[in-house]
Amino acid sequence: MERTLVLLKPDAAQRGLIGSILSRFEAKGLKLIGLKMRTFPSEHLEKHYEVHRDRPFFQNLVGFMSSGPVVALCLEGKDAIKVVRQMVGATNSREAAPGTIRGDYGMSFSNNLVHASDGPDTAKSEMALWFSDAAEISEWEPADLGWTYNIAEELS
Ligand code: 3AN
Repeated sequence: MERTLVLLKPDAAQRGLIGSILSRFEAKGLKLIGLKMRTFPSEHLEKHYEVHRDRPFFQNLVGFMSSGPVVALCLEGKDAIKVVRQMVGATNSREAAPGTIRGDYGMSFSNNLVHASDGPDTAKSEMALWFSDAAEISEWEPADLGWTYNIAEELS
């Protein structure tokens, strides 16, 4: 099982899309193990986007992400990082494939609704940043696990 960090960005909140986006991850069969909503300070967003610090769009990006509430999710599932990235779609929402979250709900490159960890190392460091307190992660077993997966073939 893998864990991945997902952020529903301030444009998702402003446009009333938090529930619609969250329900896609639930319906897919990803397990929600962490969830919180807050307007995070720019210092926190600067850490999250540290890799982009020298890029020209960095200040705009941090300003946008700290302009309103962000919903941080931790999702768990088999190959969760790749599965979630595929569901999110291409960075530019105008080019994201129909059926993806950005492709279905977005028209912008910058206001692209969702962030998702792009690999195992990033997922680990982002989880540590956004869910640094282990008490914020819920360990639980969904009642339908044996129907979401073929346990003998896929989870043993
Ligand atoms: P993704 O979120 O698809 O993984 P990243 O991690 O490459 O994309 O970029 C993080 C965020 O930075 C993007 N979601 C986008 O809002 C912004 N961004 C990335 N590249 C550019 C760019 N060339 N111009 C403006 N904003 C950008």
